Amino acid sequence: MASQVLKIGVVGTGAIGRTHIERINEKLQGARVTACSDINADFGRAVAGKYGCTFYEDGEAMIASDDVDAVVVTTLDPFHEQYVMAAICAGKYVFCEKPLAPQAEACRRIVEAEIAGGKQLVQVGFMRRYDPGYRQLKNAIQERTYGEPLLLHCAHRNPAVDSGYTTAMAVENSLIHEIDVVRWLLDEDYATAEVVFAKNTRKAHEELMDPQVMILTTKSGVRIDVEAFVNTGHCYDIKCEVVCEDAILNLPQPATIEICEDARRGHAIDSDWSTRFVDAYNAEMQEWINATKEGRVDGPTAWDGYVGQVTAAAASKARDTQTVVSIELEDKPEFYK
Ligand code: ISE
Repeated sequence: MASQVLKIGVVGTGAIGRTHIERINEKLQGARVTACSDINADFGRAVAGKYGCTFYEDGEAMIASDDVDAVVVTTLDPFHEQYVMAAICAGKYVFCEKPLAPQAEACRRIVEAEIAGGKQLVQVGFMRRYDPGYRQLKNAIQERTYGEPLLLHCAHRNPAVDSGYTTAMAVENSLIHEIDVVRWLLDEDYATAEVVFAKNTRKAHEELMDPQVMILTTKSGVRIDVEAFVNTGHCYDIKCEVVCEDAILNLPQPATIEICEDARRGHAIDSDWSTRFVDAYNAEMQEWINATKEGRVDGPTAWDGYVGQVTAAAASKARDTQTVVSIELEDKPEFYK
């Protein structure tokens, strides 16, 4: 397989699905999208026509077919479980966009199915782990170059969200990235979660409290605060400051030219997540293709997806009850060690 072109089937041809198809076909090495499927058949067929692949009305039939060696799941979140399960059933490697599934129980079912099948096949699309800046932070923390990490201050700011984005989505759709990436940076699980509100922006709506602050503590006592402000109106701004015993580490922004204009000197920053993390997405997908061809999973696992959702559920409960919620988690199964 290592020397052959990996045939990929994509279920769900919405925006992120199409971006992955273009990435795989036009930028990355060693793979090609040979098939796609979408619940909206007319739309899916048009996408298949545009990218020269075979359209399947039935996503499960596509996953089972010989047209496909490995699967990318980019459907709406509630359908992730169904297609990840179909891939496990077919014994095929599957990359599933985050979250693995909206409920922790659904993630648990995926974990159990994967263990029962006896082979790791699932990778979750937590792309921040592939961002060069987060990777630098990870190295410094792992090596304890600046002593123990004690405290992290993070922010997740979006320029705007659509009217369907509700209070709960701040944790479940946006902060799920920090839940995963901080756990990966620190290499430990969380013990408690809390979510507090700030003064509401006038740009929020009836169903949305914005900004919010999620506070997590890890089992060893590291404290993490994360601001979610999804209606800044002007920027996509991701911050991660790690306070260590001997130094303070800051996530570097991707380099942009300095512009001196109108008696101001400064750097543009991204206004959208797809451009801010484009290098991370490319690295994530290329590494997934390489690992799949070598017959292994080396990115975020189904277990990571499950732990993320258990933590998000605790944070959601904390938000809804305005209490500090303990996070109960089983030991990591041997299978994932
Ligand atoms: C979106 O779904 C993403 O995954 C982005 O990375 C995140 O920044 C944004 O807040 C989410 O809505």
